[in-house]
Amino acid sequence: MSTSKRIAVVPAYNEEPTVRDVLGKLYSYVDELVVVDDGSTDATRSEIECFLPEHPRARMLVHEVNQGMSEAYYLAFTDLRQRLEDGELSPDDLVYTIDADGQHELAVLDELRQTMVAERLDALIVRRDLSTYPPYKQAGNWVMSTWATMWSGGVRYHDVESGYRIFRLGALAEALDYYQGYKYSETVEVAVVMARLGMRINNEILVPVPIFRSRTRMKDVVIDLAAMVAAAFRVTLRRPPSQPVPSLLPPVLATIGLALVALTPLALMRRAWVRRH
Ligand SMILES: Nc1nc2c(ncn2[C@@H]2O[C@H](COP(=O)(O)OP(=O)(O)OP(=O)(O)O)[C@@H](O)[C@H]2O)c(=O)[nH]1
Ligand SMILES: [Mg+2]
Repeated sequence: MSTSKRIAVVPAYNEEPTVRDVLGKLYSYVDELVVVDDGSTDATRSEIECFLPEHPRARMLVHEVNQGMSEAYYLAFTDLRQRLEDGELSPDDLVYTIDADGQHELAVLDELRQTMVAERLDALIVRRDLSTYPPYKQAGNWVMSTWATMWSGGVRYHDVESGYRIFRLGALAEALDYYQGYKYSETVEVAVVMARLGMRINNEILVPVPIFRSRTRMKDVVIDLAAMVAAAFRVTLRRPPSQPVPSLLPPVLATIGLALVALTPLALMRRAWVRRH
């Protein structure tokens, strides 16, 4: 992996103020840079177009109409998978995913790559230091990460929503057979899929977050919780029987248990109310 190509994928939607700066800083850390303009309605596209001529190892993919973060990743990832199948890229090449909003501390990228290589990882998902984030955001992240851990069949997730990641291309290409993602669910789905496929994952390395910005909504949280369950079932259903995956029984039983704990007080309150009236 030490001679692996480093390819960055940057999804960008309405990131006019930051996108050029992020691409400029990232360029020196990678061999190839792929930025996806996801139908931005501000000047993101022209900012990228100003950046490209001076940076020959960078290119842009485009969604003419906004399709969501997961679709932006899918466009770039399936393009890389095709090049892997064509023999142009190698399974040990590395795919970095970086947000265009400046949320990711790039100074640690080379260190992260070294860890990736030394630990022979399939995925390094950076654990963002969210201590400066509002409590509701931290709590939401904890719930998502705990849920992901439950459905992963053995991997402990601390920050499953992190978009700051390094993948081994061969592992990512294999995972793409089991998920596509919807809205923001790409990050949580790939985490569950890779874990259930038995891949080597590290989500322990804590990295500071230079800026706070949040565009995700409660609706996205609900979609992501459901998407993780669907991803876990998809792996079980699609994986050939000769390659067994962890049983779904423990997370299913835990979910039933959690539902009972949550619903029992409500049922008791309802019974008391009915008795009174
Ligand atoms: N919000 C949003 N971002 C998109 C979309 N398509 C691509 N992106 C890019 O995807 C990356 C992640 O989006 P963010 O909105 O920063 O989401 P996040 O960092 O996972 O979540 P937050 O911590 O809530 O901001 C950014 O680089 C966006 O520009 C889209 O349709 N909506
Ligand atoms: Mg972000």
